[in-house]
Formats: sequence, structure tokens, C-alpha cells
Amino acid sequence: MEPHDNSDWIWWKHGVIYQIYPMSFFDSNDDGVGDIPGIIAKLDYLHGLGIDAIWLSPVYKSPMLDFGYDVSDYRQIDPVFGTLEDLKLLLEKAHLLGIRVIMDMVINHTSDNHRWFLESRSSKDNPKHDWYIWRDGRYGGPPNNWKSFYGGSSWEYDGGTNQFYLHTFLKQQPDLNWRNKELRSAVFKELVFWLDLGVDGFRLDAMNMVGKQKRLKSIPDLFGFLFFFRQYRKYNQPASYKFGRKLRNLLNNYDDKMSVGEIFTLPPGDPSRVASYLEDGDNSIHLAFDFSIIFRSWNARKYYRCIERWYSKIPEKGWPCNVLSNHDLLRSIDRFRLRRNKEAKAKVAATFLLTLKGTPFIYYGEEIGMRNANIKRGDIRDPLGKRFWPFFKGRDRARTPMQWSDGPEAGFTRGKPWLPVNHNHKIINVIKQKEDSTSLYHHYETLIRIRKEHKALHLGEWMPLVKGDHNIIAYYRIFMDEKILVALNFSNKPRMIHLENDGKGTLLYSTHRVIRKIFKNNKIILLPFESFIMKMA
Ligand code: ISL
Repeated sequence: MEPHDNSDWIWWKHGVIYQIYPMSFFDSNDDGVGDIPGIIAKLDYLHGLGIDAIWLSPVYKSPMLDFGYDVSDYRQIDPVFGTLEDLKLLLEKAHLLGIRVIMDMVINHTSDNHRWFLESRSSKDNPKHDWYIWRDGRYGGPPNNWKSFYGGSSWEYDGGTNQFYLHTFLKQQPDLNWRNKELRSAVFKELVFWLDLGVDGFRLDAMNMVGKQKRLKSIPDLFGFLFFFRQYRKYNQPASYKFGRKLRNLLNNYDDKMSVGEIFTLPPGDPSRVASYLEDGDNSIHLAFDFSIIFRSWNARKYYRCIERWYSKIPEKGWPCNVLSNHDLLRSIDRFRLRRNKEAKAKVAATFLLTLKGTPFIYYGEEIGMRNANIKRGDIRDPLGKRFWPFFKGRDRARTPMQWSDGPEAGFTRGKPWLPVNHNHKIINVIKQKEDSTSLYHHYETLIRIRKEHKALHLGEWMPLVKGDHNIIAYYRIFMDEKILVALNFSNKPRMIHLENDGKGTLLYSTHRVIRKIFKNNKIILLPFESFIMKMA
């Protein structure tokens, strides 16, 4: 691993992490599906962007009913992505470039094709029967009235055992029983396998769902979605926290490994809940995602309040991370309300993401402003889209192939892509954005570089300057005697901000101006949608 010249540098705190949805990144063998050799082929691109780590959505063996989140063997790579040798090569080549690799670990459930489940369902007497959550039926129906978050009952009847098994997600994703000690140690062995192979950490899928109440009692019926709010309380129990602590203890035995938890929350966006997983500092998971910001409309005050609230919940020993999008959410650029000025807003949001305190996560394609695609009903692959269409058209819209060029299939594959390429790749693609010095790509690249070059930006404290304004957010990042001002104009009109001192400083970056020494009289006029970063004298 490339040594970093900054001794304070802790990669998972100070670096930038890039999420790859492997099926859609780059296809090296023309079968229409992205793969690990494809990621290796694009490492230079990632290095050029300046990111420090990649998180791979699952590449394990899987029937792909939930596109890898239904794991049938934790130790094998699904042939569609390549081989274990390919993964080792990826680790080796990525590490040479100073890029770490984080695997997605799905621990709440496996695929129903996993050999553990096959054994578990083979008979009630099988030693692995208790590795999953089995119950007898009641009154000829399921054991209780819980619903799967992905539709229908949470219980599936199994004729062989004459019992029902619990599945929080698809019926092909049976939940593991974390109350069973042998199961727990079996999962940890899988984690150790990957750590010993050299991966740098884990993103933990729905990790807070592993702890469930012991007695799985029915829930008083509530109308529609409200039912899930009640059911949710039955999850998120101490076992989830224990898992986090145990994992951290394991990771602490290695150098420089990390973990980031996906905390599924209801209501969506619950920073207190998320932050509670960081409570024990060095004894709990390193990072956890809070998705509150995705539920905020385009308004500086709302963004400010959201981040302020998130920070206020982070325990003293914890560290925040920030994210605009992922494979389950619609792409951020299409959320910035009002159809106009999307790209300008995406730049403001990117500056926010990359100058906040906390580890930034970028979702592949975000750096070129990839949009949600319109996918015809017949082309939908996501089980949620299939099930809930037309009310919810699924997550495929944000999972379309990376747009490398304006050529056939956006340069992603020479075959037929597994999901249609967004037709806007003629206009939105990597090559075009690299050629244009004012593009979103260059905006991301520059901000990542500036973030890395300035300790205040990657490890400094966050001190808000303009708090409650609907159009502007401004804050300082401070580390020892380095003080950096970040000012963002969320609006399409010029706006003024007042500084507390004489406003002397050097411009580090602006989306709108190049003069390096600026202003007088303690004020700055921010141009429409300007991102402005200045190092104070
Ligand atoms: O995708 C969602 C709703 O559209 C989320 O609520 C999601 O179900 C939740 O965040 C848990 O997600 C994770 O586990 C799922 C998988 O489908 C998701 O892709 C994964 O991120 C089940 O493994």
C-alpha cells in the first residue's frame, strides 16, 4: 500500500470512498454484465478521480434474485463477475494504486440456495436447523402477521419440515438466526476468510436487522405502511449492537480495516438511531450511514439543519460519514427539485458532500451526473420494481450501466447490457466530461484533491457561519491554524454573505471565478449556484 505522506491520515476517516455496483461498472467479456476484470480495467480512472477506496456491492455466488444481496456462498465469486483469482488481482492492483477495497457483507440473510439453508430445511433435527428462524404455523397460517419489507407475509411455508421460516426481504432470502452461537461463529469465519485474503473492510448490509425480539409476536394491525413502523420495533435489538462490537474487536486485530453499517431505519432518516451504532467508539463499527439528507428538498436551510442534527447525534468517539446516493435510492441529481439547473445544483451538493466533516461516499456515475433512467416495464430486473410497478418502478433506474462514452452501449459492453443503457449517454459520459474543464467530473476531481491537500478539510472541525438561510450555507473547517471557508449558494440569484473578520484569504476553488485574492469590507457576493472555498489568511 502506498504510504501517505500525512501522518494524521486515517484512510476510512479522511479518504473518499466510491461505491461500485459491479454489474453495471464495466464489462470485460462482452456478456453484458460488469465484472471484476472490468473494475481492474478502470482502476486508472478511479485513481485519476482521486478516490481512496472502493466498496463493491456483492460479488459472491448468488442466484441474483436480489442481484447479489442473496448470497449462496460467501467464499466464492459468482462466475458472472469472474473468479476468486480475479478478486485477488483486483486487491493487488488496487492496493498498488493506494486504493482499498471494501466488500459488501450480507449478514441478515442468505439465499435459499445457500448450503446452510439447504441443510437447515432438510429436517428439524439437522444441526443447522436452528441457523435460520423457524416456527410452527398458527391456526393453519403463518406464525404471526409480520410482513416482508419486499411484499407479502414475512413467513414462507416449507412442506418438508411443516414449518415456516422468516424472511425480512424476499422469500428467497431467509433470515439467519443470530441467537444461535454456531451460526454466529460460522458467519465470523466467513469474515475472517475475506480479511485474511486482504480486503480492507466491510459494508454491512441491513446490519441492524440481525437483532430480533425473542418472541415473534403478532403486531396490532395498522393501516398500510404504518404497520411496518410497528414491526420495525421488533428488529434493531441488542444483538445488532453486539454484532457491531464483536466485529470491531475482530477488525482491531488487523491493521487498518474498517466497517460501515447500513442501518435500515423507520421512519427513514433517523440519525439518532444510526449514531447509536457508533456509541462505543473503538469498540463499535467505524461508520454508519444516515440517509436523512435524501428526504430533504433543495433548500440550504434544510440541508444545514439536517447535517447539524446528524453531527449533534454523533457520539464523542464516533466519526460521521456522508452520502447522497446508493444502489437502493434514486440518483441524487434527479432529486434536486425543479427541473432546471440540475447540474449546477449537483455541483453545490458535491461541494457540500466533499467539504463536510465525515467520510464522503460517492455512488458510481454520480461524478458525471448520471440520471435515473426510464426503464420499460418489460426490462425491469429489480424484484421490487416488478412487484410494485407502477407505484414504485424499482431501483434499476439508478443502476444502469456506467456511461463511459457516447459510443454503442455507452462503452460499457460490446454485448447486450443486462439493463438498458440510459439514452442520454450521448450527452452524459466520462469522455465528454473529461474534455470539459467545467464539467461535474472535474468538479469532483478538484474537490477530492483539495480535500486531500488540506487537513482542515479532511480532519478539521466544522463550524457553521450561515445557519438558517434558505439560500446559503457557509461554514468553516478548522484544523490548528488552518481555517477554510466553504460558502454555497443554493439559489439562482446572487447572494451576499458577511464574514466575521476582514475577509482576507486565498481562493482555493470557485465554480465561478478565478481571481485568487478577493474582497473587501467583510462581504462576498456569491454568484448563482456558486461553490466558494477560501483559505483564510
Ligand atoms: O431498497 C430499499 C427500499 O427501496 C431499502 O429499504 C432496502 O431494502 C434496505 O435499505 C436494505 O437494503 C439492503 O438489503 C436488501 C437489498 O435489497 C438492498 O439492495 C440492500 O442495500 C436486502 O438484502
